[in-house]
Amino acid sequence: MDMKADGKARKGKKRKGQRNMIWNETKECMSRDEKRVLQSARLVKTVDRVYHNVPFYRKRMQSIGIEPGDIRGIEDLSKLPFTTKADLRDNYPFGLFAVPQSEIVRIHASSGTTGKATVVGYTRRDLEIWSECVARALTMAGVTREDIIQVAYGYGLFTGGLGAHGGAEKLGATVVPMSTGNTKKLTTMMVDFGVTAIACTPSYLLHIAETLEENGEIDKIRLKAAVCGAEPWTENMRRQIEDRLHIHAHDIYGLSEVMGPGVACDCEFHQGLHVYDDHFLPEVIHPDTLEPLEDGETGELVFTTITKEGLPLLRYRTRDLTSITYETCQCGRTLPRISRFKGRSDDMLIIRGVNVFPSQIESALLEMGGTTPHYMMIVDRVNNLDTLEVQVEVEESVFSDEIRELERLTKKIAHVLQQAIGLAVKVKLVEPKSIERSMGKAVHVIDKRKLV
Ligand code: DLL
Repeated sequence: MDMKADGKARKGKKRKGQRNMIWNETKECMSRDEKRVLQSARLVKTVDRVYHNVPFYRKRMQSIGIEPGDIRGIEDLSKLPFTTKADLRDNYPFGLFAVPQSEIVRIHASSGTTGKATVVGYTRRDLEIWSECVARALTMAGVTREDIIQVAYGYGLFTGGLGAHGGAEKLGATVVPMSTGNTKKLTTMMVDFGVTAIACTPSYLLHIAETLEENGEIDKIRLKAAVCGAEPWTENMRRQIEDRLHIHAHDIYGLSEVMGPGVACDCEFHQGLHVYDDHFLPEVIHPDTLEPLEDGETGELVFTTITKEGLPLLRYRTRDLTSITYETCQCGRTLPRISRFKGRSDDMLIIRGVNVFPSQIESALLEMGGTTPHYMMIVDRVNNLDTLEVQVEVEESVFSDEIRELERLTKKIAHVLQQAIGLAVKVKLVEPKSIERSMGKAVHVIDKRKLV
């Protein structure tokens, strides 16, 4: 394997060097064969690094009789072991990092089933590559340095806010770091600043549209593009957003473990999301047999990161269900495309872009006392915003208390749940034994959201 391929390819890119080509995807910089050489060199390097720097991977590779020398290129990808979210949790917080902590310059985290967060770490170079990927995605959505972009994903441990922010700054756009929470302020600034692009969850964008309509401001905005993701949405919803706001809306995908937003994005033809496979090698596998599937077949999306330094991952099982095609897109890009997501193979709910696991509710309820583990989460979409009601069975003794006592308890539970999941929750206390018991798997969620 030509270990110098990476360096050569990058030099090649530089030689082309026109300023306006910086954010073009690999199709314009190298042929498919050249890219394969680049991917292989990067994969070989990644495998070698994780084997020598991450005891977890060394053990896992040894357990299946694989050594770094067995991986000579991307044709050997399927010989590598899988990584799951459970592996990240078991090695909480920094156990899978491949560099000393002193080289980690940023931490992000997403909530997990056990209450422990899934922690991800980035080196300075990881952050640069992340910004580059997001900048590519924004470019795909038609955003340029002339635009004023509101980033209305949450800032903080969630990767949405800072991820989109980094990419927009890298592109040279004027960034307004709104975060979430104050829609009135957002719409006022959108009008006053002449904002031309927005990055937020699709459900939030619909809510923004509604607020603008209610306030008679819809004709005053200069918005032209939106880059939406972090939760599932349909083509219909995209069209509705486009029609109501008179903009182009694009789908951006990513997950914290692999990087954050910017792993893939759709172009103006909306025929699937282009994956930046010079950084993330995609595979689609059968979720039960774990065998790679044919192009076009729906299965679980798996990623191997090939440039990450802080937290490189081999064959990470995303749980997201999709299919892949390598056919050249109408836009001319040769990047592989994944179809819109068909759902997840696990039970995580995404409410207003925040990951929520039923077990988080359960453990918070059990910790506080006075309640039982019998609860029901009712997720809905009202005025285009996701809502969460949690019906909680209380103990008999508590239920016979005075109304004032019950109100106090309701408030307390709402506070505890909000602390646990980071989302406002409407709590309704219900009579003992009123929530249906299950003989098989307990059902804790009624998801009434219908994606239009
Ligand atoms: O949601 C990263 C992100 C932020 C992506 C902003 C796009 C925009 P996590 O919180 O780790 O990271 O959640 C990742 O969200 O495995 C999918 O199930 C879901 N998801 C993300 N983007 C999309 C999308 C961020 N465009 C999980 N369509 C992923 C459908 C999406 N689901």
